[in-house]
Amino acid sequence: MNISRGGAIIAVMDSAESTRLGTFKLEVKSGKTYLLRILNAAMNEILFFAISNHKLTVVVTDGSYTKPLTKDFIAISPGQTLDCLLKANQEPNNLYYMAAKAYTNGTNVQFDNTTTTAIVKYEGNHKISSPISLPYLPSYYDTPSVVNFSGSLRSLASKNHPISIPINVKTRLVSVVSVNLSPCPINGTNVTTCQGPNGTRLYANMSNISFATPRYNILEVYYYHIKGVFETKFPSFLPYVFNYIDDVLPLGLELAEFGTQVKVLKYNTTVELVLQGTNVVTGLDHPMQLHGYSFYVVGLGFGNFDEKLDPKKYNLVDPPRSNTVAVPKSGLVAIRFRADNLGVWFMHCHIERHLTWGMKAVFMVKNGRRPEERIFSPPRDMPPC
Ligand SMILES: [Cu+2]
Repeated sequence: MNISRGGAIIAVMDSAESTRLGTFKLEVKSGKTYLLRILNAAMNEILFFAISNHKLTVVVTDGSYTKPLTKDFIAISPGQTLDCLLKANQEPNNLYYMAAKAYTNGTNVQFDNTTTTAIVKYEGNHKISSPISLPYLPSYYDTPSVVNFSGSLRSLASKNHPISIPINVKTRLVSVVSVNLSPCPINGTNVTTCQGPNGTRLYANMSNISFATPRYNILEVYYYHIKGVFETKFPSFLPYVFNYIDDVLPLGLELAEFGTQVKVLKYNTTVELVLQGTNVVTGLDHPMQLHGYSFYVVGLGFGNFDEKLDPKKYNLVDPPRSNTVAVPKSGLVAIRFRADNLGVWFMHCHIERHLTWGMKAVFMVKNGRRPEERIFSPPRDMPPC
């Protein structure tokens, strides 16, 4: 755990890195309240985080105010930020652990099961040399705790901080997020070296398309109208409909297509994107991040998406506003945003291995009609690809 002073920015990372940097002590005065800006800098795990004998009050998600949400622990995704108030309401002279550990739920998926710690040190004459106890953190596999926490977040949505949720959706998109497999390339000795099931190679996809990263910068290619680098066939709806969350799925679903497909959006269109988790290969949470935008998380839950019933349950009053949201194992999220930021934007799972395996897509927001609705030309000193 690394904590930079001046605003108490807490970057929670794995314990090996924390050990290298040494154990940090956050010094506090009894009776004061502190704002902790917490980000998950781990590569492959959602993390639980808590401080013993203290509660945390979430007030901001990814830079947008929330209604205060007071909890014994938080769950935070890679790439996500949560600002929390910490009331230093214990007696002086004491030490308390703050701690983080992984949440994971993939079958046969290895993870770092160590606990990383730092210390909250109250001002005073310390008679004890180490903190009293570790805070309670849920089990590694406690999916309901993660979903309950994320599902309790609400935008502040006050008179002074109004929100603007797209109500009339013009562009509806539904995408699955899955892990998938491909035969392992055979090396010179005919021995496979891939680590997927039965010697296969692991990939991941959105909408059954494992994203093939092109050699060229897509924004530049788009700007200069260069052909042949990407296609615009990213599907709006699911290519195959099946029971996504079944424990036993038909063979063949684990094979995805490969391609550089982008989704073109009209400038200023209102978008609803449903991200459906699947148990293809293995069901996992997928913290999905969209660049260039903050979106409203209007729906979050378990099950298969039901286009008639689920929209009736959406929160269109005070949904949290974020740029990263975890699609729960055996569940789904629905997000909405207005496509008012021109250009080419990446969406991807923030679990680094899923990102590198292809769980990513590109949104291309076209120019509008007015001059101010056109993207700027690249800077003259921009290095060539
Ligand atoms: Cu993922």
